[in-house]
Amino acid sequence: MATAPHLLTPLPKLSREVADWVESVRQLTQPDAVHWCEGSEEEIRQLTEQLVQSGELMKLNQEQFPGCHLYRSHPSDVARVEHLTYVCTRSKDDAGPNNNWMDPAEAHAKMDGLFRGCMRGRTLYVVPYCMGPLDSPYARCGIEITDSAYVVINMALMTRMGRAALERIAREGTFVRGLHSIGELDPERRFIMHFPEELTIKSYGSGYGGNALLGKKCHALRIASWQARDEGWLAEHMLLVELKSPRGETHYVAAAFPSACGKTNLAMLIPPASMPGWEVSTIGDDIAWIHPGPDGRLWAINPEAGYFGVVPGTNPETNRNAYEMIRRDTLFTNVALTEDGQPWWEGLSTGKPVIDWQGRPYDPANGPAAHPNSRFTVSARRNPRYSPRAEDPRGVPLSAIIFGGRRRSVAPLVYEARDWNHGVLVGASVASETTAAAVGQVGVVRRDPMAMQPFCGYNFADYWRHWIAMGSRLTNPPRIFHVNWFRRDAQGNFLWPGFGENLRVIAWMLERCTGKAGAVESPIGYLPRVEDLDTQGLNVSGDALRELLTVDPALWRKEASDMRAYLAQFGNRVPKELVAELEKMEQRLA
Ligand code: SAT
Ligand code: MN
Repeated sequence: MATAPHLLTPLPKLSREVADWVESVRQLTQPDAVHWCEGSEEEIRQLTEQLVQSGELMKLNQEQFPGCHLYRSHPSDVARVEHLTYVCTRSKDDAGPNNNWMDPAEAHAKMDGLFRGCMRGRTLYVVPYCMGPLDSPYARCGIEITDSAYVVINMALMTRMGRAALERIAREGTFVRGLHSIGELDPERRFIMHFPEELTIKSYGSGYGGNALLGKKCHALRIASWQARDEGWLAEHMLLVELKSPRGETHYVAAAFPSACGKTNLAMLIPPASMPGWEVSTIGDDIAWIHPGPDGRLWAINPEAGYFGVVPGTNPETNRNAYEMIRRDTLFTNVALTEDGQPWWEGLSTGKPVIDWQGRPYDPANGPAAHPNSRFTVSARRNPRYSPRAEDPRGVPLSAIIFGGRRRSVAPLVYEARDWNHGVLVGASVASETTAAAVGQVGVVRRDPMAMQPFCGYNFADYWRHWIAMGSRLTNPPRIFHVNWFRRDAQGNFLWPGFGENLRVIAWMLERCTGKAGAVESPIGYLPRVEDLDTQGLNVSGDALRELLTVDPALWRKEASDMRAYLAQFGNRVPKELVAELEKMEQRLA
């Protein structure tokens, strides 16, 4: 087997299983060469250079953006493809109505047909990675085999990739197998298949993040959620943020929002000038693995080591930390270019686009200059507010869990669940307007329980049962809240400024956790009164604040009946505790 020439020291003794699997994939896919990734800086530098030579990557203006590159994906390959994403379990009911399902034998046959000979003329990269700190008992490893060097470079930024992960795999003897090929990039020959019972992923025909960086949504959410159910923990689509109050208390909060609803901005929040003394640091921006601790609290790690964030809208006013973070050593995908080779995107007030995301001369008639789902990939270590606790093998203890959606109406700015089981209903009821992160119509409201609709690797009914069971094991559970930063007035204007000002809402939550803040009871849970929020220096009218904190019982009765209809598709598999919570809410609304 050919190995890369720059591997100077021998790789750790491979476990038989790894060696056999790689060899069987090599025989199936017929690559010209096999490259075992060791994860060194020199290796990534060489791969990057190679892609610049071949024209797949473009060096950006190195004076303004040192170490930054641009990648343009195929225009038909710019987002996740949920209609082509499958969970292949032996029993169809285990995948549930929330997933596309295919029989595992049929799916393997279909995928192996696509993979047969698909790497001829290409290099097969073996990418060992660890999700979570290498020394954490909560971390889990995988190996992705891919024929895309772009994927390798992304995986090096997004995970603990290379030799140390392979060593852990050899020690533990277990890993998630991911097989990926960009294939012909033909949307008709594109599938993302998950086999949770075999801890296996097969992805063909796309080079886009969520479809191709198999450590992320495929492993850390779809496969991990299944493992978590079996092992008694939670794998969630949540950011993790550290907040130090002016009183010197430190809290950790997890928050679930659908894709492209501002998770990265909340994870990197910059306190407004009128809230001195607050310090906010990032643990993670997309995924949390959460375990019950011996102290009866929930403890969370971020399985990732980098950010794959939405670029448009990032600027010094909305997120100064992110704006600074992506000025070095960042891989941009599908942004526009200025005359002097700097990246450009909608939401920047400086510079002008001359080349659009497809490499054409910029013409507003063709739509936005940067793709609305254009992304940055960057190591978390580049974040000026990266918390050292993100590397703690024990994780961080959670004070609160926040659920949120993008809703023009109905959901108030914030409310608090009455207890854990009510919080599970609140999470299960998340609904949001769709965004550009997935292929399909943008802006239609769909149910997205726990922001996991595209990512839960098993039947949602079983997942809610697992959530309820987790709560019964906690003597000190986090409080559960729901927020909506996106509520609008009758003219369609946003009522709430968002971004740094969201800290006012979180500050109220933390005061609730420590028993200091006031609230009023409503049929849907506890809401702050205007005077319970810190509004000093906030530029929002009293009328707007009152509207933001209004619960309209008629709208909520409609919401409850929508929820009832939504749950009905899961039949009597829905846990009775969840139905009971919905009934109690209906009674309070009657
Ligand atoms: O492409 S990803 O799935 O990683 C981004 C997202 O949709 O959250
Ligand atoms: Mn996400």
